[in-house]
Amino acid sequence: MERTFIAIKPDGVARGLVAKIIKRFEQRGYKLVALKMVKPSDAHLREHYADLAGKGFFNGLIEYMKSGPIVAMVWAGENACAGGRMLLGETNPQSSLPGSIRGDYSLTIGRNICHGSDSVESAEKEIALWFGKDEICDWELPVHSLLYE
Ligand code: RTP
Repeated sequence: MERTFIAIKPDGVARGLVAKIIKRFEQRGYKLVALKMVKPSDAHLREHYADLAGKGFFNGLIEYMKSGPIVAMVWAGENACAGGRMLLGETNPQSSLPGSIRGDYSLTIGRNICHGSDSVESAEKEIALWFGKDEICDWELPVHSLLYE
């Protein structure tokens, strides 16, 4: 099953949106296989966002991500990366439709409350960066046969 790395950023945690965001992934049918609350180091965040290092907003992004704890998760399911990003909405909340997490709970790109892997390849890299192998829980979703043919 495909896996995706989903993070609730410091603003999402501080605004009390953790349970609401988790609920949407559970309701859709994805399986939670890892979850922890972390305050990552500067170096960790710079590695996570390495492809954005040249951008004008990069330092602000790192400071924002360091401003409080983050809830880091791995969710598994069919097409979890693209489907997870659909649940989150567009990177810029102004382009996110109501019904998506960002479209319902956020207003601006620099405070967009959540992160989701943009491809299977980035998901596997991000999962390896944020979680040790012993932190991933391999379990059977009891409703599996009700979700998949
Ligand atoms: P994310 O990694 O957080 O899921 O976001 P993304 O793939 O949808 O978008 P990406 O382009 O990788 O940007 C990462 C995060 O950087 C912040 N950002 N700020 N001020 C700006 O113009 C700007 N552009 C991007 C956002 O927090 C975005 O989620």
